[in-house]
Amino acid sequence: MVNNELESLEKFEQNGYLVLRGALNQECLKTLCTEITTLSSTYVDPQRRTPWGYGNLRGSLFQNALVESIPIKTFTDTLFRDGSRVNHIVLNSKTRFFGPQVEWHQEMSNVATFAPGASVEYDWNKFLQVYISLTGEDEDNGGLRIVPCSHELGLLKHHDIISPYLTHKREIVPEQLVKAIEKYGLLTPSLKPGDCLLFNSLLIHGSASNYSLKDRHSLVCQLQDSKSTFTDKKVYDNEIETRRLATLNKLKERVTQLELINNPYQDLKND
Ligand SMILES: O=C(O)CCC(=O)C(=O)O
Repeated sequence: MVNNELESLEKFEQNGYLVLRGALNQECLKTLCTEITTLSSTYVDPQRRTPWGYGNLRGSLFQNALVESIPIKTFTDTLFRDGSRVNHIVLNSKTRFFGPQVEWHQEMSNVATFAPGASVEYDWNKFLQVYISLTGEDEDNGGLRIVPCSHELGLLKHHDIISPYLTHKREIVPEQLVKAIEKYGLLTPSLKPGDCLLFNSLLIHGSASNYSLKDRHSLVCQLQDSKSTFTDKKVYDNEIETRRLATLNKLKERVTQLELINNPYQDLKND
């Protein structure tokens, strides 16, 4: 291992993240941005029909771009000595004016979905989050925000919420989030198109809505140490049912409220 690689690894281990500038070159970005225009969205905003996701893009040009990036490969070969594989690669399109926020979370809170049977305590280091900006981002257009070093805290308490897309999500409970940010601060790395943010599966992250004039497209990928496999069917089935019921119960709660209240706009009534 050469000095540079060792330094990057140390920085990553200490801070819980690392920014790789220019992980994708201009030519590659051009190809991917053209490819985006050919994709049909599988995951849309239920009210505005604006796109958000396009399914798991494994085996596509997007995956080729990820695995062929020399800066990313150099780092991942250092982190995962026995190699790694792509678990998922999704494209998040946070459209200008409307793209909504993403809840504060740690990836390991959803481990039973992406690696059923893995343990938070022993397996957190078998995963790496790879976030690649395709259009450039910062605080203004809902860029990804992180809490540096927060991986040191282990898995925090999350509660069930419903996302703006009406899907189940796990969000860090407010008291624990505030404490973590008071301790470590908050960072919104300014990423140019092609820059990549690598982060620990226990790092706190989230993002604000995009009320700017600029779309925000990013690739959200997860790599896993190639020697590990987590496919416990019982854990997976239970997780999916838990998440499905959590969504249903939250939605039902709202329906019940509306059935009991005659006028939900009472506060705005002008007597
Ligand atoms: O796109 C974002 O802002 C957040 C992505 C992310 O963290 C996730 O999908 O887990």
